[in-house]
Amino acid sequence: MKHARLIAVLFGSFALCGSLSCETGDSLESDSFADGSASARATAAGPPVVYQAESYTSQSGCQVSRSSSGYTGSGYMSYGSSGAYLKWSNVNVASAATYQLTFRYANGGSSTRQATLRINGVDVATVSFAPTGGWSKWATTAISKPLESGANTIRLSSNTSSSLSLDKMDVASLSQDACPNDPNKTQPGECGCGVPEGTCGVSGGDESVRTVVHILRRFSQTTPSGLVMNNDHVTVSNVYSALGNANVLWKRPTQKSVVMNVTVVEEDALNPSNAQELKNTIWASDRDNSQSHIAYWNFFDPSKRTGTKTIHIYIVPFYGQTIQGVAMLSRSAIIAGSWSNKAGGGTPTKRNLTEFPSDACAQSFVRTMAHEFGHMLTLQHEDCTSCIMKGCTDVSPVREKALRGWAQYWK
Ligand SMILES: [Ca+2]
Ligand SMILES: [Zn+2]
Repeated sequence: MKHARLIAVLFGSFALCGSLSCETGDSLESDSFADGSASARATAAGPPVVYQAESYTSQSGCQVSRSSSGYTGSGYMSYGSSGAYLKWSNVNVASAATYQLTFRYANGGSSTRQATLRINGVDVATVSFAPTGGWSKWATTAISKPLESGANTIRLSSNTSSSLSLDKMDVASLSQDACPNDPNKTQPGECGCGVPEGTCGVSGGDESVRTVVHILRRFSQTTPSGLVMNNDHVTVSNVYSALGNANVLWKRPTQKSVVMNVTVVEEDALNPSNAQELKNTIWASDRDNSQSHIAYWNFFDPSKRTGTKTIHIYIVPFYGQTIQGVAMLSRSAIIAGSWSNKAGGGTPTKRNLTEFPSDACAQSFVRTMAHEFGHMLTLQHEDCTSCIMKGCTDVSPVREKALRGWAQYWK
């Protein structure tokens, strides 16, 4: 039962991109994108929402009046004896946060009036209404209090018998959105938020992401036709070369880029008790079959996956029918095969890890690395038509979004 639940969770977090134009077969986890962007974004602050006093939900001991001028809306509420109250049960806010409540009132008396503020059934403050110098002279007093997501009830009850005129209550979010029209905002002043489109990262040195490339040793898979695939042709030096060339694909002389700061390690694959079954799953899976991700994950040693804000690239022999690489942002991991049959099915062939630039476009391991790295920077295939996320040529159209993704996940 526990096992079944685990599998269900894993399946849920490995939704494939499903695009037929995918070049390398990769998993773009929509769930992790949604989580990440929600937490990274500033709370949007719209204009204050106005709750007119005379549009109360319920009241006791107050009456609508229009005898003094200067009110807004269709009048104001005149408080009667002590204990008189107004209540709004319709104060809806989009998210739980601290909001500013601003009361517009007139106090023509000579002393400060007090009222108790009750939010969602709990007395949270005493609000003071100082004299305004006349019943037609209006002033505001503000207080900041947390509200819950959804509907809130706000009640203001008088603590004194002397009168008070309440015109309205404004409810405003305290969070300021520095760039309300920017869908890719990160932190104010960084690429995205507050940085005009087209000017982000045009100067300055490249940014980088710590990237550990794990070559998986002592691990082989056998195709149904008897071909044995392993990583014997993968050397530390040609992996450095390949990742260096993947970075070259990202670099443009006049543009700030994000590149991988690479360390290559070799490690033995784990040997789970159901290894053969898992290998069979990997071999048979196609690009829309997420079981191969899970199967492969069981061969990786978690103790070797150290460091925060680090991308782990696993080089495995074969990554399933038609698949060459996959990016898993929520696991900070990329898996890539060193053999592939993506060129047209059939018998897998060894990838030449160092082909560049002549074969940078088609089935290149270099291009796979650059492409999956783009996914780790939040890029999607739809972000450009001829760049590294669809073809193999230019990163210019996605440069700014990549920098925003770097700031969001890897800075
Ligand atoms: Ca009013
Ligand atoms: Zn892709």
